[in-house]
Amino acid sequence: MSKARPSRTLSLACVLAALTLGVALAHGEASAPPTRAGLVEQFLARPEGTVLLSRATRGVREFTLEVHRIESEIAPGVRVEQWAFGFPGQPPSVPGPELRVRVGERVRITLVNTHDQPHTLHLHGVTSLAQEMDGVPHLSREVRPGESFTYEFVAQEAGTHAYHCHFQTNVHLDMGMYGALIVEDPDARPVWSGEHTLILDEWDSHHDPARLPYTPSYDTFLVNGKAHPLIPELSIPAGETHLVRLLNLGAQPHSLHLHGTSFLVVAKDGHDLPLPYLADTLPILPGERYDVLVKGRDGTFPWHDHNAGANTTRGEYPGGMHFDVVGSPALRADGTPAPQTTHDHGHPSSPSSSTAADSAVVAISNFEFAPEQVHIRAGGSVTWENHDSVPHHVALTVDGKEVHHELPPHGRVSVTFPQKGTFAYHCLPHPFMKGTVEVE
Ligand SMILES: [Cu+2]
Repeated sequence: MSKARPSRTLSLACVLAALTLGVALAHGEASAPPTRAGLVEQFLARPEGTVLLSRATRGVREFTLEVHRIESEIAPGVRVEQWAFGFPGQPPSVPGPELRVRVGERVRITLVNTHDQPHTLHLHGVTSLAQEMDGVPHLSREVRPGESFTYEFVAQEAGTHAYHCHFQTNVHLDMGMYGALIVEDPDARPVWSGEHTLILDEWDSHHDPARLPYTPSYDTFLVNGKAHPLIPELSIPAGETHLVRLLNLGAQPHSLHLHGTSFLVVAKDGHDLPLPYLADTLPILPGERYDVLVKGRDGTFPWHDHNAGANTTRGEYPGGMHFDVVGSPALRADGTPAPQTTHDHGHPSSPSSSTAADSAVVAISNFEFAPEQVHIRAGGSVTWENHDSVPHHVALTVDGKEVHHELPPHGRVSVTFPQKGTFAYHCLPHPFMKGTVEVE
């Protein structure tokens, strides 16, 4: 979350302000609040404009995105046509795959237009790019069917950004052409142990994209492309603090209210706030991004749009923008354990199974392995299923050798364990994701 810009000349005031604001948050250290004058000075010293590609300090990060027409179930029984970004050879999805880059990298995103409409890629929130890379058809160019174009920039500011199509934006954005673009600062030491990205959107479930003029009437309200009860639960156990990145890439304002706790709002539109603030209800307008820290607690509590009309699907309650935050087991008011609530939707979040079986399945969802611990018999196998839209790795040490299994978004891999033992594993790009295989 640090905002240090290693490749630029900074004034001393700017350096001091960056140290006070970003680094203190990322490292969890106390610091004096910045002054108004200091913040204005920091703004005036802020370098603006195109950062030359030759100024990259950390090598090249490349992605290729295609566009495909897909059909998706956005709410139980509600199937719609979508135009979805996807990596070549992998299932396209709404939102499109999350792109993660690091400060200082030269980022190359090639849009291969495999669809029958012109599209572009607008890099929402990235201020270091050249105008021709901004993806606005009349100021740069459109990418026609069959064409490709590579959008290139040097990542400068750590934070939560987005990408989306900017061609006939009212239709194309509404058809699902968006995704998160996260810029990470590899020098920052985050205070959170888990991370979640939630993208808000609305859908007109009766909409036909071929019918013009386009006058949508939204009746389905989505988080990461799904309406309640298809939105996965968010697991934040007591004792842990997670970063939740909230992006509104829809067309309507939303008012996200979390029951049972208050969160700390730490960044807006990719910028660390000089004074993070506590809230339990966050208004988020189209195009805005907020990063909030959520501490886990006991019990399961809803997080939903407090505009109750958006808690419906096609007018029926409950539906829409509503999901559960699952903490540690609920306690009664007298401190004794409360009866367990069972969940019949979302990703599996059951505790470790105690009986060894011939095989086990570990679901990867929202940057977690669930269950974290599985028991199998010697000779059995474990299958990991990646439900996230980012790649994960399973890095295992077997017989003293570390073995890496890469799981593309929505991919799966099975590993056989011939010998008894306890095998700890983790995800390489997300080392806070950990799990264990017990072979008996
Ligand atoms: Cu488009």
